[in-house]
Amino acid sequence: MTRTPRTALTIAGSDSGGGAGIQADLRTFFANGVHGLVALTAVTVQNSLGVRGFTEVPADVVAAQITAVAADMGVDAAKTGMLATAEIIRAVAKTLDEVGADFPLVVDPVAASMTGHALLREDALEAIRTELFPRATLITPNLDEVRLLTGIEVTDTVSQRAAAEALLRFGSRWVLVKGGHMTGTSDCVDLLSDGREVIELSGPRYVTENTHGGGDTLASAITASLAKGASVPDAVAAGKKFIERCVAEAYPLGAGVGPVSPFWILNADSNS
Ligand code: PXL
Repeated sequence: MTRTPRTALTIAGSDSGGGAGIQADLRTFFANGVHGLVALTAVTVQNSLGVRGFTEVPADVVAAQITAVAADMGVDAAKTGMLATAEIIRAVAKTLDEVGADFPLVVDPVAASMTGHALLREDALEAIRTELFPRATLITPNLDEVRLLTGIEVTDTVSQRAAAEALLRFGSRWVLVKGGHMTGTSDCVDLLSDGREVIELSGPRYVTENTHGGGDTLASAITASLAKGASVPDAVAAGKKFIERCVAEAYPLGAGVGPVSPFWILNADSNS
């Protein structure tokens, strides 16, 4: 008999290069056994060398996509990635309320591409902080986003803890401060906290040029686990294992930065 998989909704932008954005989210959802739903927020024009520009989807069309799938197909967990404008962010927040969102929500506060190209209009990070963080089960900032959001420069595990505390004051249930961009450590240490529990997740740091889509892949792997009913600490631990393998198997494509890769899942032992 056909079994219907759990569903995960990504509210994010398209990457024409196929390595980040909804493309990363959908392949990660598939690799983790959940059906992906999409509310597209923006169309970026980019390749491995960088983002040439983007056009946003009208906010009412973003909202209508969420309403359409939530009412009929059901959402077991959702994540946000590139949201482009404050207007879209406000529409997403309002629509999540309207559909009575009682599912876990992961907010990845995407501000810029790795090549430094802004993926948000100017006032929009503030809107993510005020409109979406209070509705979030988990937020997943990298260290650049931590600095933009709190002014804290994370250089070690002490400042990483201070950043987690500052970020939790914006109202999310959990925060994952990703240490991947921290220099001078041989391991990659991420800090997960809900203000009571503080969990350090340490993993190997792989040396590769090809890390495009890494943040999106981690956030969507976590979202897939939440859709399947995992607790936040278990979902984050599983997501970290998944992204480590994707980084280890990242491949060159184009003359610039290649994508992290979930292709290994095709050869993975189904019992592992
Ligand atoms: O990785 C952040 C990100 C998210 N969404 C889109 C992107 C990028 C980075 O380039 O293009 C659409």
